[in-house]
Amino acid sequence: MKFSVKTLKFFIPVLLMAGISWLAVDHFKEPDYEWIEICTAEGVKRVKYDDQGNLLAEEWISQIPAHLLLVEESQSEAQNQVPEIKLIELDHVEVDRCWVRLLPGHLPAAAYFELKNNSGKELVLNAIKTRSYASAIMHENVSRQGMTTMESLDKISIAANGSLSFSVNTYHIMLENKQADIKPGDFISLQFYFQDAGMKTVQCKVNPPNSLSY
Ligand SMILES: [Cu+2]
Repeated sequence: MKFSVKTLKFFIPVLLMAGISWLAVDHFKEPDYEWIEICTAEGVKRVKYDDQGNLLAEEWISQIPAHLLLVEESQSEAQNQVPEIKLIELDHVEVDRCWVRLLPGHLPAAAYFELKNNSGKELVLNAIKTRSYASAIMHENVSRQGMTTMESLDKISIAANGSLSFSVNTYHIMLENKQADIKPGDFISLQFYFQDAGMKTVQCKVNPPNSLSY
């Protein structure tokens, strides 16, 4: 193959320009933000937030409020029985990597963590309280007719020497009605109550809306 000087004089600048514009486009293009699933009072949404917490896109996954899915039996049980609260701090329970996804405006936040029961007895987590939010409810991600939705739980057991992960794909604590000015980087205190056993106080890291892990 032979290139004349004239051809080279034409192609070299063209290739250089193409290379520079490709680099420029790659540098300035919008970063690809991940879809995250959020739990709201009206149902589950898929959203994209940028690093500043600006909403870029949103769509409903299911419009079924989680409180409607609370099993009837446990609902009446919850109304009739006031759980006995023991204010003993448990040292055979570990709650690690606790973080909260803070969402803008009045959207509820969600808390995630790793729970370890280091005792030889089953533990039942039956309440979570915090001064930072008026309400804290356990939710489970469930699939109904192929649709992701949330169900409220009023208790969950952790086997003897077992562990349980509250993660974006399994469970979370839905935190509603913020009682204080909270921003990413802060830590909020959560109290975990275990039936007939005691409690655990945990400091949870507040993360921005687009975060997916601790
Ligand atoms: Cu939820």
